Amino acid sequence: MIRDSLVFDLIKKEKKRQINGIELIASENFVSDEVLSAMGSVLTNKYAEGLPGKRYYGGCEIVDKVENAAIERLCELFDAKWANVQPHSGAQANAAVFLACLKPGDKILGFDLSHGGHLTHGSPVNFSGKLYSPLFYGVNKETGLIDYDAIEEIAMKERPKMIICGASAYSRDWDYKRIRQIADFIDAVILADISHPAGLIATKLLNDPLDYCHIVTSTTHKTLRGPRGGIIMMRNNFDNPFGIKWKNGNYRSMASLLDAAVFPGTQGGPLEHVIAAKAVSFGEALKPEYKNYMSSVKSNAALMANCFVEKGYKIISGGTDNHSMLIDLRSKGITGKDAEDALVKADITVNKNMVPFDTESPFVTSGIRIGTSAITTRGINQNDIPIIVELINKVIENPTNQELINQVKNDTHELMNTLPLFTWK
Ligand code: DSN
Repeated sequence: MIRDSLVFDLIKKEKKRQINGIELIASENFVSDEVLSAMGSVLTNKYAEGLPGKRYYGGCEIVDKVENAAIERLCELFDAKWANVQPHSGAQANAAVFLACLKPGDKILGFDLSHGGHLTHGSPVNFSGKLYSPLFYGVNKETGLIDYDAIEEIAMKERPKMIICGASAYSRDWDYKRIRQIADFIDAVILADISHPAGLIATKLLNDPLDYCHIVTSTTHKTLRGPRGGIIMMRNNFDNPFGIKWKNGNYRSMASLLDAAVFPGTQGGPLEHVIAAKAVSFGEALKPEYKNYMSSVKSNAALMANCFVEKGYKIISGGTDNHSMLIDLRSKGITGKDAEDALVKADITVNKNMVPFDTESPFVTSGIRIGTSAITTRGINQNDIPIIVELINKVIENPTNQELINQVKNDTHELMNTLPLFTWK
């Protein structure tokens, strides 16, 4: 067989890039060899539309067991009573929840993308903002913290059908109880999208949204350290709000509405190879070592935020409770885009990010977002964090000094290329 050298040579180059660089994108991580093997397995050959035990194709006995294992492990991990592991991504998971709970044009209330929210929480360029009527809350300008009073005020005035909590760039924990009190007052459904902090929630290092939020979605590839994909969970299968009935006259449960909204509502055949990899990663997350890992992610992030503050950087909200931080670079006289571009030349990867009340466009931005999940998987510890902050600081203070950037790049490689890419055994 002739090897596809173009593609496999590029994969080799990407692997080298991942080994040599300092990976600080808050939504990325490095999966284990076993997660990788499950993804690259023959399960990709199988069609399995439907749910375990209720498929539209023959020969699904084995993938049924795989998918059931993923569901059971996920439910154990989050103490959930029901889960669907088929969403191809976090966006697909959210699309299914919207389809199950809302009618086109219904009002939704989400965290503003420009304050740290997510595209699928009502952005006008996304299905969520085009098909539904989005309203937004944000952070307090002085504190950088979620403005719960604003959520209450908007909710009481506008009576949205759904309140969405969760973020892409918010470094503090959420008050789910307060959001539930607001939602109960107006009979709204709460969707908590925990894509970023899922691993910290599973290991009880952050508040538990399943106690208060009706439906919880997540991606599986960020702090959860699984394959790229999405999930939906509930702890309580609450009555659906629309009185939709089965043919036998019984009310349909929210779980059945959500299952139907994933397939056939928004997706076709599930990716059983990815579901197998999800099952492997949930198994890993149930081990005690994973809790140690998540604790290190959190303490590495807290230390990193402190190191940046000591060097005169402004962190939105002043610090972090989770794996990530949002840095406002305006006091350093550099845009997010220029910082990202200069850092990438030193093989340090971050992403430019809008900061609350940003005056730059999303293509330029005034900030960068940094996360510690990926580097902690590589084995970076508390001794290394001040060194990494110093490397970043050198580049940000000298973004056009190519000689200095080359020196930082050498230091980056020296720090990283002795650490294994996959540390999980
Ligand atoms: N783009 C992802 C992130 O980086 O947070 C969310 O979809």
